[in-house]
Amino acid sequence: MNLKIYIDGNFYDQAEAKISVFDHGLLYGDGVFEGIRFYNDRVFRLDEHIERLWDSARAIAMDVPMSKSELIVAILETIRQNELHDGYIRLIVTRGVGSLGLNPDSCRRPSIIIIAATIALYPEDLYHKGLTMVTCSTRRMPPAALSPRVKSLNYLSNVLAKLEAQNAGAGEGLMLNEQGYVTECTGDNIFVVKKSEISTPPLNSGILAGVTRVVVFELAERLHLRAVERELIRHDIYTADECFLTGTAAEVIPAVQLDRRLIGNGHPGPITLRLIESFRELTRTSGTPIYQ
Ligand code: PXG
Repeated sequence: MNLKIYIDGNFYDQAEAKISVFDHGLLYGDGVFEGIRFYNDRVFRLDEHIERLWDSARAIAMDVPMSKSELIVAILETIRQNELHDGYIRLIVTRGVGSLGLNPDSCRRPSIIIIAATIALYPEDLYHKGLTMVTCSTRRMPPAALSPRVKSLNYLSNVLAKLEAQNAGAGEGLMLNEQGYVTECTGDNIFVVKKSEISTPPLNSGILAGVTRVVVFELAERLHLRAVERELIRHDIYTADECFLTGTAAEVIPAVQLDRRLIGNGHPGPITLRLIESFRELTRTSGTPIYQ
């Protein structure tokens, strides 16, 4: 597939879509990004992703060189250029080209890159069987170093945790914070269900404020299920009735094992399955229209 990639106002064939080796996004991971899905000719939760991108950029003292509405136009145009109907958008804002030195003042202008592609989905049987997880020894980035609220180009600790999970033969890696509380998985937020109550770690435990995470709170309310934010320890997951992960790529996906302990009966639970169904219904029927 030959994708058309948006870079700073122009479209390039993917073989020609290149950035400078002096871009501080490459040199220092100095930049921010978003992963966004579109379903059935509509972009899901586009405004929420744009808001989070702006917050991430503000947190690292970077001005996105475009207005929010201009960026939305560019995203929609990138999907149309590629004639896609269901897929994934990777939106990246790098600090831009600068000198060989940390100081971002040497960078003249941030660069905006938009890639729209079809997504390699998790295999459908995982939504029926559920994911296995292990606890990683790599801790989630402490907010005092770099807030996990910033969706930055610096994902190395998550990458290392993902490798740990892979080496252990697990589907996902659970990351703890420096105090040993549960934060999230390497690219997904985590929820448990116990006695019909849904809970997930609060933002200040050091997690990304997931867009899908918020959707789960909305769906829970609609389904008359109680959902709360609460500090969790691994014990809460080992002893939960159900567990599931949320993320733009994974959507809502059951997790049925942590550190070789079965969660509940080791199968996706009824509340998880109801949430998956409601989530899929919402993605099919809401969002920003692409072709009208
Ligand atoms: N936590 C982390 C650390 C993430 O990176 C989420 C939670 C879920 O957030 P959203 O807003 O998507 O519900 C993420 C998002 C990938 C991939 O390729 C991962 C994410 C986004 C895009 C792609 O695994 N993670």
